[in-house]
Amino acid sequence: MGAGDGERPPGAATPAAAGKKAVPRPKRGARLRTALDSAVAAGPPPGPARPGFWRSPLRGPWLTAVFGLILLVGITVLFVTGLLSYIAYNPDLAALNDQTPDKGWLGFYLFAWPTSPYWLYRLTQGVHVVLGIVLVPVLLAKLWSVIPKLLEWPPVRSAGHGIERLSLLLLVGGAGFEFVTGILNVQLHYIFPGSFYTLHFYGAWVFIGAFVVHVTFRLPRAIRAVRAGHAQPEAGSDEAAGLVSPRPAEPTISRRGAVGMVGLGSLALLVVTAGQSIGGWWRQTALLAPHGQEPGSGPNGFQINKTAASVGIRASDIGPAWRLTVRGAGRQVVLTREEVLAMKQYEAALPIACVEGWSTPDQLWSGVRLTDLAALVGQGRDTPRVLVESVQRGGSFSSVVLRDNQVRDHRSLLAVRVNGAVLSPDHGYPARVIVPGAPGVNNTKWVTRLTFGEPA
Ligand SMILES: Nc1nc2c(c(=O)[nH]1)N[C@H]1C(S)=C(S)[C@@H](COP(=O)(O)O)O[C@H]1N2
Ligand SMILES: [Mo]
Repeated sequence: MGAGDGERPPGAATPAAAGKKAVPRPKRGARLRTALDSAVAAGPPPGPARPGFWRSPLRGPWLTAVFGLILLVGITVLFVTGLLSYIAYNPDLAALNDQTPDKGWLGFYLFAWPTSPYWLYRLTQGVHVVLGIVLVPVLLAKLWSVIPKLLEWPPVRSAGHGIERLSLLLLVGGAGFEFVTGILNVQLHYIFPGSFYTLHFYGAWVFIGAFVVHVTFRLPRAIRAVRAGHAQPEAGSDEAAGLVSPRPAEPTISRRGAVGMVGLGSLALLVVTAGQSIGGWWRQTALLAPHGQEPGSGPNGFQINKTAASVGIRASDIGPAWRLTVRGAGRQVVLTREEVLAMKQYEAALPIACVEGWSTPDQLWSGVRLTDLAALVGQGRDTPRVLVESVQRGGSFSSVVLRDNQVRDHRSLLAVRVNGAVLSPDHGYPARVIVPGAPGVNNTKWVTRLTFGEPA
């Protein structure tokens, strides 16, 4: 730190000038203000709060604006795809689809998730997760570029400034929270059982609130900074916005070079994660993505989310004693596996697309149409929603409610075979649901009961 760092701002009172005469004790508010004034006058304490502490010649409005504008676009896409992911869960259908307590009016925008295009969720969620990972270097670079501002002295100058600082705290804290919870979830397979979804969902709204405030106030300045080109404004000037070091060190890389380096970091992350969303052979390139259970080879050799053993499925649950119960409109039909196989079988080429961002290429499923099962209990053309239950005892994904438009789609099957082979126990033997366009979590495995018209 240089000797000049602790200099008093001009006009700061010297201690001697204050309170020689015995004046009445000032009121509390006034006392606080005096304390604040003298703290300001004393200047920042030695360390990172001093402007001269941060010496990188790269910091400045241009660099911050470039990272900021990339994040503006990226985070907007993250937010929209995140909201879409929430819609795809069908949270307004049934309490068991949605573990968000009291989501209340935050569900205002929900609509019936479509079944076409059948790869819709694969795309939106793949983008959400891959982009979230790829933006990490940009987020870190942006934070690095504004450190002197975040630590500015005094921390709070006035009520208005205080509100601005609070919104920054929500912005930085919210960004950290959303990125960390999201990445931990995809890397570690649901380490927050049940609660990740809730945390990430509420966190997103808090964060986006602060984000909108921040963008509203900073966007014009960011655009100006980019337009002005990357010549550095003078430290302390208005355009410098408190970002330019008053005593910059010798540069070791250009500002464009720094942007390029961050870009390379993002590109590297893209290369080692995108493969999980493409699936198939490309999965091997997803070094950073969780490889999860080894799917093996053959017709059932594609990614498995939870194995039968990991969720406590017993051999007896899915053995010869297994039955499919179909209920609806006061009627009930119980089928053996042979009886299900004796019904007309249909094929559909559909992917599994998990909320964690991984997905498989299309797999060729075959089985019974959900509409045909509905017809068994007298449901006609206006087949209603269905409650799907598995033999799994409890757990978040053991049952789901599907919407009427999902039930009516002819590609929606209770699948018994995949890629020409009988379903493996890990992929849901004897029968599992597969629905076009839906998140993997809605494709319940080890199904044992379908209840049509169930409000749940
Ligand atoms: N009964 C049951 N069905 C389930 C699950 C589960 O844990 N239990 N996991 C779901 C999730 S999150 C996904 S992504 C898909 C994965 O299907 P797969 O393992 O056949 O690829 O199954 C879904 N069906
Ligand atoms: Mo999933």
